[in-house]
Order: sequence, then structure tokens, then C-alpha cells
Amino acid sequence: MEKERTLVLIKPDAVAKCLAGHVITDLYNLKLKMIAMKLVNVKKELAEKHYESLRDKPFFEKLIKHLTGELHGKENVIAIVYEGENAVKKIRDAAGKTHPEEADFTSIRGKYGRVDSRTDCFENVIHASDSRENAEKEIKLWFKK
Ligand code: IDP
Ligand code: MG
Repeated sequence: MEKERTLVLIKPDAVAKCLAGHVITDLYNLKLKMIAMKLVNVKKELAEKHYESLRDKPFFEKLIKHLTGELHGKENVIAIVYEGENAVKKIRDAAGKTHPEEADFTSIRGKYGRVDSRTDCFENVIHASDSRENAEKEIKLWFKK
């Protein structure tokens, strides 16, 4: 079977709470290979491109503020590429549902996420690509030469 790659972003809420180590340990258990990793100071343009498909959503502006770290003390994002069989599904399953309170409590979002009642921000810890095709697009965007 052809190797599959996927993009994980440890979002600013998780980096600000020092959760990156926990998240990486949880993902390590999936037995995928980490093939790239970097710390990114996310600019508005990159965040908007990443979430382009959600531009019409009422929460879009807040989502951009979340990813650029504006809601979490200008914290950075940790971008990681994992490779391995069924990498996309394995990581989506480990992440859990989008809304942290609906996510299984054993999932990454269920364990470490919350909704901030002041901002309504889904502090859902990580982004994980949702398909092989989107993973390739996102990896190109985040790991431009
Ligand atoms: P996903 O991250 O589980 O793939 P998407 O629907 O692709 O979920 O949404 C992207 C991100 O937008 C979510 O991870 C979350 O941060 C944010 N988001 C999605 N739905 C809502 C909402 O109803 N309110 C606030 N933020 C949302
Ligand atoms: Mg998504």
C-alpha cells in the first residue's frame, strides 16, 4: 500500500497550555512516522488560506484569530507531517470530534480541549487533515520551500 501523509497542527491554545508533549505522545502511539516538524508564527494570510473553505462561516474571523495566536498571547503553531498506512484516518480518529465537548473523552480534543465561554473559541487542540487530497494541499501550504 502506498504511503499516506497527513498534516497535524498543534494549535496556539495547546501550545500556550504546554500540551504539545502530551499530544505528540498520544500520536506516537499510532505508530506513524514523523517526517517533518516546525514552529510557525502564523500570519493572517496563511491562516486564511488554510481555512479558505470556511470563509463564509460566521466563526471565520475568530477562527483566524485562533490560528494566528491572537486569542492565546501570540503563541505559535507546531506543524507536523506524519506518514504511514491510513495516516489521515488514524489521526482524525485520535483527534476526536470538532467540538471538544462532543469529542470522546479519550480523544485528544476530548481530553485537552474546551470551549472558551468568553470568546466561543473551540480550543480543540489540533488540526488534522480530513482526506489524502487535502493533506497533500495542506502540506504544500505549510511546508513551502
Ligand atoms: P475539523 O477541525 O474537525 O476538521 P472543521 O469543520 O474543518 O473541523 O472546522 C475547522 C475548525 O473551525 C475547527 O477545528 C474549529 O477550530 C473551528 N470551528 C468549526 N466549527 C465551529 C463552530 O461552530 N464554532 C466555532 N469554531 C468552529
Ligand atoms: Mg477540517
